[in-house]
Amino acid sequence: MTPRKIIIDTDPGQDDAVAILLALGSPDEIEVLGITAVAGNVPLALTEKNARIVCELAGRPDIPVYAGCDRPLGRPLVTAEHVHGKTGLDGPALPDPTMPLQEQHAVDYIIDTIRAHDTGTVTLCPLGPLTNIATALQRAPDIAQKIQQIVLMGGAYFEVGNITPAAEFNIYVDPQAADIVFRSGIDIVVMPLDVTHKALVTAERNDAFRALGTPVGIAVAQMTEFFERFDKEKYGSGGAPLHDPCVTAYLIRPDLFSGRHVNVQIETTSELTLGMTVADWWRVTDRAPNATFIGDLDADGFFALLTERIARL
Ligand SMILES: [Ca+2]
Repeated sequence: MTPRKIIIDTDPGQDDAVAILLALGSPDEIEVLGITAVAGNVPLALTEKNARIVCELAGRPDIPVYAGCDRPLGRPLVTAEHVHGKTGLDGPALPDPTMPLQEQHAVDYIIDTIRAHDTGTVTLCPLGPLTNIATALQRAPDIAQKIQQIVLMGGAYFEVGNITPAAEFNIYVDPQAADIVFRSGIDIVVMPLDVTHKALVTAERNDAFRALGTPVGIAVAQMTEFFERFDKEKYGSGGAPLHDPCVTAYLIRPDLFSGRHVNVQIETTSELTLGMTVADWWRVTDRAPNATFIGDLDADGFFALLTERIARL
């Protein structure tokens, strides 16, 4: 099996970090061409730095990291230090990166890479606000038909919102960008809160990361422990949801997930429900399906995969 070529577009974020580590620990299935950073959980200067910290943690300073858009298309940036801490990667004490940031802008890198590869051979994995992806699609509409698939974390239907009562963070930060992506005609798979809220890091699962005894295993345990404090309090759940790793796990083991191919539209104007992902889960309209909206996963299988792959780093 040839590994699937991907670009990870990200705003690390502890759960972004785990998603990246899962990809880098799975070279038989995934070839990470590059990592593009976007402003989201924390400002761009921190997300691009955190992406490099994670590559170095994984022993992969050869992965090129690019900085992209520092703000949403049409609104001021909203960040989430209340969840992720001041640095975005609070929890473990990791050294500052020594690997360089690439000079090229992330949007130009995305466009050039897709154009340079055969049609249908590059998948985009957005783990943050969709600003970089939408900007690339606006600037180079020809790439839409060349992209193999977009597998993204964002949105919610049954779980509704985590940053407002109606909206999930990634989509809320840049609803205009999300709207462009969902109207692009590209094959899209969505990991909404509906599924990520079932991927809970329980104490037992956290212990399994720590028990690996490796620097990466211990760092993952410390990262998930950090943002767990916030989520446990908020949801009263047994652990924090591990959102972004659902994206990279899907590339390796799609059989762990189930969902529906439905129409998804983004609310871009209402002040009350801005950034809501209006998913026609019950197919009550005749709007054409444009995305596979995932609703469930085998959580034990997911954490077994994650632990096994983190162990390889
Ligand atoms: Ca993220």
